[in-house]
Amino acid sequence: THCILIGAPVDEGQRRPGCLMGPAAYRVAGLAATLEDLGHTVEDRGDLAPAPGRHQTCANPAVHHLPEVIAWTEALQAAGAAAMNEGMPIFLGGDHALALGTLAGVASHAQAKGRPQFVLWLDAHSDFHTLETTSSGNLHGTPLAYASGRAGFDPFPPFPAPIPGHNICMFGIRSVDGAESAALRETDIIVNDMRVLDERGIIAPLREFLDRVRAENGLLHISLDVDFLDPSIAPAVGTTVPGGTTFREAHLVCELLHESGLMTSLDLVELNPFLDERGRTAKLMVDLVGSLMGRKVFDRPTRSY
Ligand code: DIR
Ligand code: MN
Ligand code: MN
Ligand code: MN
Repeated sequence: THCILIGAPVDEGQRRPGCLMGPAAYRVAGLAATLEDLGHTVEDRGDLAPAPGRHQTCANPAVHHLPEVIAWTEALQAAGAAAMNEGMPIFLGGDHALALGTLAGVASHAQAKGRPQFVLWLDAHSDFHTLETTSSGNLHGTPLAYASGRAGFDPFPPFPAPIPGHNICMFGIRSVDGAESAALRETDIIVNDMRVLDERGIIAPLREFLDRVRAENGLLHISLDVDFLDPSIAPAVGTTVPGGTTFREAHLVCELLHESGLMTSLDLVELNPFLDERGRTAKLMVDLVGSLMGRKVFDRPTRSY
C-alpha cells in the first residue's frame, strides 16, 4: 500500500492545548519506519496549514474557534480528496475536529467514484453534536453529525455527500450526551457501545459491519480516537473515559480490519503528547497502525477475516 501521511495539528476543536504536537509525536514514535518494515511505501506530506480563518459566527455562544475549524475543514477536505486518488491517506491529528474535513474529503471522493462511503468510528464518544446542540462548544464533538448531513452546521460548507446512517458504525462508545442520544435515536447509525461489546465481544459486531462494506463494494474510513482505548494503557488524551477497550481487544480489532482488506483511509486523533508518559500512548497508537497494516505475531493463512 502507498501510505500518504498528512499531519493535521488541529488543536482548536477542544480546550486542552497539546493535540497540535500529535503529528510530531507519531513521527518520533516511528510511524513511517513501522509502515516501511511491513512492506508499504510511505510519502510524508508534512503538516497541513489552513488558510487564516474568516469571520464566521453562529448562534450558540458556547462554540469556540469556529473560523479556525472551518478553515481546517476546507483544507483537509481538499487534501483528503486529492490523497484518495494516490494512495491511502493516514491523517495524523490533531483533535477529532479534523474529521469534519477528512470525512468531507473521502466522501466527496467516494461520490466521484460512484462507490458508497462507510465509516468505522472507534471512540468513547459519539461525536454527534451540531453547532446548535453542543454545550461544551468543542467542535471535536461534531464530525459524525456533519457527515450525516444533519442540519445545524451553518456557516460550514454543506457536507459534500452525506453518509447514510447505516453506513456508519460506532464502536467502543461509552460517553454520549443527552442531545446526542436523542438525535441518534432518529437515525439508523449502528451504535456498538461498550455494553454491546461486553455482551457479544468485538468480533461478531465488527464482522457484521465489514460484511456489509464488502457486499456493497464500499470505501471504508476508520477514525481512531485515542480515548477508544482504556485510559490505563492510553493516558495521553484530554477526555479519558474509564472502561475502554483493552490492549488485546484493540489489537484484535486492528488485525481483523487488516485481514478484511477494506480500509481505504485512516484518522489518528486526540493524542495529546503533553499528557503522555514518555511517548507511551504515541507508541501504542503506532503499534496499532502496525496491526492495521499487517503486522502479526505469527503469519496465519489469510481468512476472509
Ligand atoms: C463531549 C465530549 N461529548 C462534548 N466529546 C468528545 O464536548 O461534546 N470528546 N469528543 O473526545
Ligand atoms: Mn485559541
Ligand atoms: Mn472523538
Ligand atoms: Mn473521544
